Amino acid sequence: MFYNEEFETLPRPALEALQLKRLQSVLERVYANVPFYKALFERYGVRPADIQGLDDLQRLPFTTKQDMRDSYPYGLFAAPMDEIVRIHASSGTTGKPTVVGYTHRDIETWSELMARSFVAAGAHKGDIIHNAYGYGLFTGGLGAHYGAERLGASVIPISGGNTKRQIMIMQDFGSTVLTCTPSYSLFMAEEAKAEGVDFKKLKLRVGIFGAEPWSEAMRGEIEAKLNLAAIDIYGLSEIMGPGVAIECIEAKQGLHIWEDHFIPEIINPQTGQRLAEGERGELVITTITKQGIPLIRYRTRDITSLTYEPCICGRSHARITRMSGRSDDMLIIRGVNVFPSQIEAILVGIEGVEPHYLLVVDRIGNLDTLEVQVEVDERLFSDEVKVLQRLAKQIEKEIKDMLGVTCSAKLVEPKTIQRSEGKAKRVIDNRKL
Ligand code: DLL
Repeated sequence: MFYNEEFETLPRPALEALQLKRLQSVLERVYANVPFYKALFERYGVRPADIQGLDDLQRLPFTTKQDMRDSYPYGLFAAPMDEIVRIHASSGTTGKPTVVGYTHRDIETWSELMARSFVAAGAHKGDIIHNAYGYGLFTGGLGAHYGAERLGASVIPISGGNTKRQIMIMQDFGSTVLTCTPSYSLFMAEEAKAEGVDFKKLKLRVGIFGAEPWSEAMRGEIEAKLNLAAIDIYGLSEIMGPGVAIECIEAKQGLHIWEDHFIPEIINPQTGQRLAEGERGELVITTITKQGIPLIRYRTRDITSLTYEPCICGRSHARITRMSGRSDDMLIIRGVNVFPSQIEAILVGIEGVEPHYLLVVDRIGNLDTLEVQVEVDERLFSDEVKVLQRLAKQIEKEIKDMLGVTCSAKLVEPKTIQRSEGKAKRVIDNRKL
């Protein structure tokens, strides 16, 4: 099933011809309207007219999050303010937010790409979409909302929070599709259990989860606990919001990135060199249809790989693999690189531990330490100390064997690690680096 069959299945040569045409036009747009880009291109000695093929993209410089910060709030906008109909911002961990603006046409595009994403995930008109992504400056809530309306589904704009009420509404309103962060979906499952509500009796069929990294093992856990097909959706506010890429329910093998609107590349984050198909590195995206704030070769800092292999669903758009995390979330513990999602995948596979964890990194003397706090099953917690000690040893050993990093496992009581209604906080890094 497609939302826009013609564009979703466009044969590669036609897709690439369209990309080039759109790329050339967006370059003209930013060169003419955004002083930052004019100056940047001049510094690199390139002009929009020099870009005659898609490969020429590599001649252009990158845009970074820092460039966005330096242009706060509206410096990178390529449309006059009276054409901007919506403003979003992402909070970020430090300082000022990153601000993005949408023209009317940008909102139309976003709605279509979210509608396409819903259909790829197995949703359709007639579905009751329970949208528990936060509404507000965060793009999750409104992005999914407009897409659901465009699809013609019934959307419940519940936003995040008040979990007991969420569960009541899911039951009473007969929600068939759930949209929220993967961590929040597990929190819902836990609350439902405490309330004596059986997810298997709900009408939910599909869950569309994103906005934070999650592992394949976590998918298994969510599918079992919520009794639905869990689909990975990716996006970032700088590029648009949710719906930049999504898994198709037919394959669940990588996320199709909507290439008629975005050109993806994978680079080595250290050297900036483009990597080959299948190689893991940093995702760089060029937006080719945006008007409000088009971005040229934007460094997302998300780590993934790209494949152009045809997919069984029939979509011709390239796929990115599940994100392992952001390059800046990668922990370097005594020289070993680890992503929280790799630790998650190990924890979720161990019998007796719950999918709620927190990684605490510290530096004692000159040595990095990693403490893995994880909740254990209620039944185990009341068991003998020896059983718990054995479990802690098993966790430490598996993490050492699989990732090469030494940690200490701290088993904590059920429901003691803070739950999130949005993006989960998985790491506390106390090192002053
Ligand atoms: O999180 C947009 C979004 C909303 C995506 C709802 C999906 C669903 P930001 O707040 O700007 O936007 O955060 C973007 O979140 O660069 C990734 O690091 C991370 N991220 C988003 N989706 C995924 C995913 C929204 N499926 C940042 N897997 C991105 C891993 C993800 N990380």
